[in-house]
Amino acid sequence: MNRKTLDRALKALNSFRIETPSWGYADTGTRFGKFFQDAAAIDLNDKLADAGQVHRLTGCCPTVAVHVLWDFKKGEDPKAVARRARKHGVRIGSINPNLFQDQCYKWGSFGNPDAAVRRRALKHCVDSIKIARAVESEYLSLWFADGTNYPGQDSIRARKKRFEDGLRACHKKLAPGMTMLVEYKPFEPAFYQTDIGDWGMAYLLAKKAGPRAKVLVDTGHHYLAQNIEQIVAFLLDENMLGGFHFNDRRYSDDDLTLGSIDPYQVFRIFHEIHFFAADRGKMPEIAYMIDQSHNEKPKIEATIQTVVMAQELYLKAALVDHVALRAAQARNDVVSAELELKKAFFTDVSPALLAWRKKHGLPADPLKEHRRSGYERKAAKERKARRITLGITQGGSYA
Ligand code: PSV
Ligand code: MN
Repeated sequence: MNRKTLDRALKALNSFRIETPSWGYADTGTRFGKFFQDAAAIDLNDKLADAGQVHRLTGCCPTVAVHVLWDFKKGEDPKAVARRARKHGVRIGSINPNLFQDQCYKWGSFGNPDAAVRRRALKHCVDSIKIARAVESEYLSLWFADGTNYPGQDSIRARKKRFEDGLRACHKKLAPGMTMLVEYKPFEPAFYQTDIGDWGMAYLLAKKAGPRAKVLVDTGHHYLAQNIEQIVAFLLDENMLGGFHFNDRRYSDDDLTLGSIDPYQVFRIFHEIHFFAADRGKMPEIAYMIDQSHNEKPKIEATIQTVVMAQELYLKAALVDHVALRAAQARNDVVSAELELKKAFFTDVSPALLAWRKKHGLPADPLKEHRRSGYERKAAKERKARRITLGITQGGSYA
């Protein structure tokens, strides 16, 4: 890598931050069961400590996404939570209201036919905005499980109208400087129609909600053959791309670690962002976030692996020669244009990453350093003992 390329790479890395999710540090599973880990976080303090460990080693994860219902106990002082986060070297990032677990949401939240439930959902969002204000978070991140399971179950248009009203009302309550992210998902838990089923629906609803509503792209929330980078390019061009939930998948919303299945797709997504920035002369403001659950891998290791992969792919995409690419496009030279992408994708960026880490006093190999630190072993011992004290039982056995 020559000096100029290295400088470009280092500059790109300086501006890259990725948020880790609190729920990625806790025990998770599938609907068929959970396999527990002694080192998994028990409470929000553990999650923040684990996020702190990831940030200390990688230097690019200063914020943690929180899920209001899972992370905030009733009556918990959000300012105290923000202080605790700072103690662990991180800040609270996006605030995710939970509009899907309470029994009242059986028929939906913002899409529910019952106005009283819709009001309750809105109130929960307003409470979440208050939390955001208290912890100085800029993002309210909305995902709705709303939808129906059978044809004819409810009026699709009536549900759309309820969403338009709910999101507009929520947008009105945003604190100054806040952005509202609207996430889409084609199915699960609803299996006939999801009220915000794709990027077009999310775009339309965000547009109608107000100027501070943007679309959130969760890479796992697409049909298999969908061209995600094209969606990203469209949203960028319309100034409607708010953020990402990164994860990888082989089949559906599998929540596998980023780049474990298809790193080239992530590269292509990052390429669209760098290409857009080169054309506009400015990087767009995007909230890069991870949304994964690690059922078999140790959680911190999986998170570090993800962050390092994201940095590598972001960096590779930053190396695309835009001048050469535009020239190849202008002469319809398909092969050369494609090769420009391939050349960057196959560039070994490890020297640049090493140089960046060295410059910032970070370990050369964050995963190796994490394993060496003994953090996992200590956490497992302490959390196992605490579970016994608290009377938390994990799973069952065949014994
Ligand atoms: C739904 O599948 C989702 O992607 C939403 O972002 C939720 O907040 C998150 O997963 C919960 O794990
Ligand atoms: Mn998500």
